[in-house]
Amino acid sequence: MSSSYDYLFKIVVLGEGAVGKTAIVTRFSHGFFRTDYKTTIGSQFAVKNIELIGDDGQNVTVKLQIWDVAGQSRFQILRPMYYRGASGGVLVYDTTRKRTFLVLEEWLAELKQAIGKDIPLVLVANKTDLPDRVVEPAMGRQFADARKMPYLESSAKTGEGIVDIFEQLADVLVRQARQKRQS
Ligand code: G3D
Ligand code: MG
Repeated sequence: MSSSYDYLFKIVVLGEGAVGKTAIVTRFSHGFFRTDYKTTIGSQFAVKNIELIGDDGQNVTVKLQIWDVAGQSRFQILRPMYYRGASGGVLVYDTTRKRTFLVLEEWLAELKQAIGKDIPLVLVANKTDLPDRVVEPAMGRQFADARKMPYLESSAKTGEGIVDIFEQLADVLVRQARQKRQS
């Protein structure tokens, strides 16, 4: 297996505690779901290569360094350090807890303040396998549309929608990088 790649991007995963950030990253990078995650302390990252097809029809290998940032407020002081150098972000909420949706704007503000510019993001409505959903798809979609980000639904438990999150983000990042190169 080759370890070469065409692009390397740092991605940060953010959102309230227990929305499923660690579960999403684990599911994507290792392909399994565990229910005994220790609360993320500070931060940790996973590395995974994905293959995309570029506009020119050629394969593009993208190496993603995915930072799983601790969501608890006691880690707030540390988080800006982990955001630095991020090319893109995954903003996650839990469809069964309204509060996690209502605070999304605060996460965006924290990220923007730390890195001083807008970066491509995707909004992820997680835990869609659970029956007690309270945040309807229309609400998530509206939030995402207003901020020009893709809206995706996922379940780290079943695996549904997980690969999509990272493929869509990588695709946007590759396009952006190619445009910059040309200009
Ligand atoms: P965090 O990293 O955002 O803090 P975790 O969140 O990944 O630690 O997940 C918090 C809890 O939600 C965990 O449950 C985890 O198993 C569960 N979870 C994460 N994603 C999903 C999902 O898509 N569906 C369901 N049903 N549960 C999910 P525990 O009980 O281990 O604390
Ligand atoms: Mg975690």
